[in-house]
Amino acid sequence: MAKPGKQIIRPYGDRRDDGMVQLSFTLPVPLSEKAKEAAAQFVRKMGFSDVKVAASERAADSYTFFVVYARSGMYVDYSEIDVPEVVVKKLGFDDLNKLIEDQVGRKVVVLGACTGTDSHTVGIDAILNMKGFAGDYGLERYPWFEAHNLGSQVPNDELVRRAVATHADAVLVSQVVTQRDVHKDNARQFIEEAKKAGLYGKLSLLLGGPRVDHKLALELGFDAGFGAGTKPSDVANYIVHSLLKRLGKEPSGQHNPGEPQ
Ligand code: B12
Repeated sequence: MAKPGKQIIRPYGDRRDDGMVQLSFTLPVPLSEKAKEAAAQFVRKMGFSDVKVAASERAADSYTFFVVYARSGMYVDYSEIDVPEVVVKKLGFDDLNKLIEDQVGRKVVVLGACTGTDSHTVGIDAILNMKGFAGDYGLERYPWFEAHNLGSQVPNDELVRRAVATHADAVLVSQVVTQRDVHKDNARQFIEEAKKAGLYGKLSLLLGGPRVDHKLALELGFDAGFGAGTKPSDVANYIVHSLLKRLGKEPSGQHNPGEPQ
């Protein structure tokens, strides 16, 4: 019986609280009945029961990709989870542009780059380019944003130099490669450069990438972090919100009741 205040949750598969989950992984063996049994055993060894190999496909020579359906006895207490989140009530494209026009009275300048040795530009392009991502316009499309996409492998000192030269309101750093935590080292180095140039605290610094979340970005010294599936409008709203906050013009009612400020 759960104690008062607790909120115990378990995965929902076929019915509530049945603990059913779907796992996917690859084993370095060719597809066969023996390979399927190996996949099932692997999942049982992780503590799951009612194991069912739902799909198995050749991934490459001597590699098989599996999808396994299985039951977990685990649960979490949702009431104990405390994670920082970027929460801003979102305005639509026209309303956000109008807010900038009325409250800032000039274009919001944004610089973005994929930094260090990282050459994965698709993520930062999705946020900045005209076309955008998942049916959501990129920042270049907003008439009240001036967005500069510096592309890939931009050195941190160069990005900071450009931010100073353009009087940027926000700098967007994209990090996709995370091997040996290179994204963290690179992000920390960017923050050091921003501090050296006297930029730190004067503009919004955003970190993004598939393995980035808001908590990690805060730990690394950024103002906000954005992960997989981020839409350009999430980023546009955050930037305007934090700029208005810095200008002492944050409109009231920007947070939903109960959300962190
Ligand atoms: C396309 C791709 C490439 C292309 C990149 C082309 C290009 N111009 O970008 C090429 C072929 C060049 C490439 C090269 C390499 N790649 Co590659 N690549 C990929 C792949 C298949 C897709 C990445 C992608 O485009 N995702 C789509 C975008 C839209 O998603 P996203 O980046 O997550 O961006 C979203 C959010 O994260 C967020 N976001 C991202 N950045 C930012 C920034 C800000 C400020 C904000 C607000 C939001 C934000 O918004 C975006 C929209 O929602 C992935 C595997 C995969 N399926 O993800 C591997 C992958 C990223 N690559 C990988 C690797 C290892 C490499 C290489 C090192 C391979 C090699 N040995 O040469 C090289 C690296 C070269 C280098 N110096 O960086 C690994 C990285 C592993 C790791 N965790 O470190 C992956 C995961 C593949 C794998 N499973 O091994 N790659």
